[in-house]
Amino acid sequence: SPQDAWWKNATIYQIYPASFKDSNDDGIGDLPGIQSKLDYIQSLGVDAIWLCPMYDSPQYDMGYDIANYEDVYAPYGTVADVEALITSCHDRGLKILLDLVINHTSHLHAWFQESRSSKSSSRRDWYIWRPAKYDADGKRRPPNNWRSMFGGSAWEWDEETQEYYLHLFAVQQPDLNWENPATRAAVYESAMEFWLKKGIDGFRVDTVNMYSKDQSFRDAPVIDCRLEWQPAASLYCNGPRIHEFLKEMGQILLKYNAMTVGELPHTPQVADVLSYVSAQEKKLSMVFQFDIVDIGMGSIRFDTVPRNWTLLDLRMCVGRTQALMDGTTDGWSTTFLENHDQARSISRWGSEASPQLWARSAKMLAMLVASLSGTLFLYQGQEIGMVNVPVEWDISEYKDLDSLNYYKFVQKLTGDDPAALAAAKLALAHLARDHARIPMQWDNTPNAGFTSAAVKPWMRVHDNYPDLNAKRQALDPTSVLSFWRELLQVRRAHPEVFVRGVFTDIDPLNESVFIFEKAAINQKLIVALNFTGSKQPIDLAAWLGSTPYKVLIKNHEEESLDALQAYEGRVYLVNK
Ligand code: TEU
Ligand code: CA
Repeated sequence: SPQDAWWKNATIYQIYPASFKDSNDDGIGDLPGIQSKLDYIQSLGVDAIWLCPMYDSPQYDMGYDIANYEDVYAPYGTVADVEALITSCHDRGLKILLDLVINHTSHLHAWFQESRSSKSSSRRDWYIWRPAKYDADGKRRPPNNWRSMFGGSAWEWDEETQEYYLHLFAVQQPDLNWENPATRAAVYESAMEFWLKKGIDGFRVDTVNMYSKDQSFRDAPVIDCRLEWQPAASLYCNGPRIHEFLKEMGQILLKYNAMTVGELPHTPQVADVLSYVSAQEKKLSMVFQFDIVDIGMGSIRFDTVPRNWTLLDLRMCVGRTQALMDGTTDGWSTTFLENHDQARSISRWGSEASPQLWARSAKMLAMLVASLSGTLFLYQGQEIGMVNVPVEWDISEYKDLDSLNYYKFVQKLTGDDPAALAAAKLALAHLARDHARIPMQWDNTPNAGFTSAAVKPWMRVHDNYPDLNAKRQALDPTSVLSFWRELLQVRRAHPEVFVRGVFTDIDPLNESVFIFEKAAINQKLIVALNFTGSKQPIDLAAWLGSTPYKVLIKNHEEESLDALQAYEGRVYLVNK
């Protein structure tokens, strides 16, 4: 039953193939590279890995643009390499998840090539084609005003067949038409069953709430008058038939007893989230809610300045996402701070002011994410406290199309105004997806041991690798890496409070220290985390009460009940 499903207590380690480990010195990570690091992964104490897309792709969006679901991107390896990885994981008792990207394909997928070949193609309506609109002076316009996630109109004109196709993401990522049952059947067979038959344990499901579009394709309200095209996620997320589609997809997953974690942006209401993950609905096992990672973003991601959040924002979002697991619902969710789409959590919520504060805030954030209920996700490099690329790096070091499109947009909008460009670069240095995508820092040899010295890696290696690397931290019992290993053991030893405990924010107006409770029947956790760079007074004795308690893990030696040092954090186990 889902009650004792393996995935509830699990910690899942996310791997970004391009940047994990290069085995053949072409500067790009690959499947044999991942294979060679399974000892390391297992030594962390995780239960499963999730591989970001390793499929055949022209890589406009790092493999989220898939040209063939049943083949592997050649620089990463072969289908046989994936099979070997599945076997090696299973031999070690690790589960393995693949990324399922089925809102769109690459424009080079055979399905789209056929679809665009003519209006009478048998696959024409596998994608979303609409005629042009014309304004009063006869100018051709797209069917509506939607902005694509990566900027510009969400519609692309096709000269050949004189119609527009929809792409919620890049031009090279045409949206599949889920209204067509034949398309859905092909997706299930090619993208899902092909790999399920090879024994994978489940999927991380990309953009899981975007498959059903309201067929009226009405305009989005104008929320940002600088923009010709308007953010429209509220219109295309959680569409009219989405639950019908996911229920249908759920039938396939059930056949293989596969787990799923769906990516659920733009869904702040707990009741709406529950409709995706309620156990009795048999749709998804769990979801990634975006409340926390979206804090401080404008209507477009890079309308942001560094540290434009308050602890009150953070605790409100934590409370909202934890509410799903308050013991009254049959739903399940996740706890995470990082993934391949997010800046590094220390740079965002912690401190890089000194090596000491870096380490302490890394451990404090680890205590936060690992003390929350749900399935825990850990992103490569997070376990060693990797940080954002330096602000000084040139814009040419950024490779993500989302970053580069934004920079070009500002260039065009302002006519290369230096102040605007400086602000844009600062925004990228703060929130770009590139920060998560630089090579993993393995050791202190040139290129951080990601690839050999003579090779130019596909993204620049962070300058801090001689100090900040996995090898050095593995030898140091006080390192961030050693802390994560200990923390995962502690979490595993007390699942009733860590994984399933009911979250209560017990000091909701505190703007400096995040104190919360995680309650089970006989025990509870009291977690106290200082989110500031200075000493903060607290009254822990009052929160801990008079029953026996002990500290399970902490990131600082002294243990005063009256104050927390900068970024100090503690997790107490209290008898009730
Ligand atoms: O992301 C979808 C998504 O909603 C966002 O996190 C998106 O990356 C962000 O808003 C852009 O600024 C998923 C994948 O995780 C992402 O890497 C892909 O680019 C995207 O889908 C398209 O497949
Ligand atoms: Ca390689």
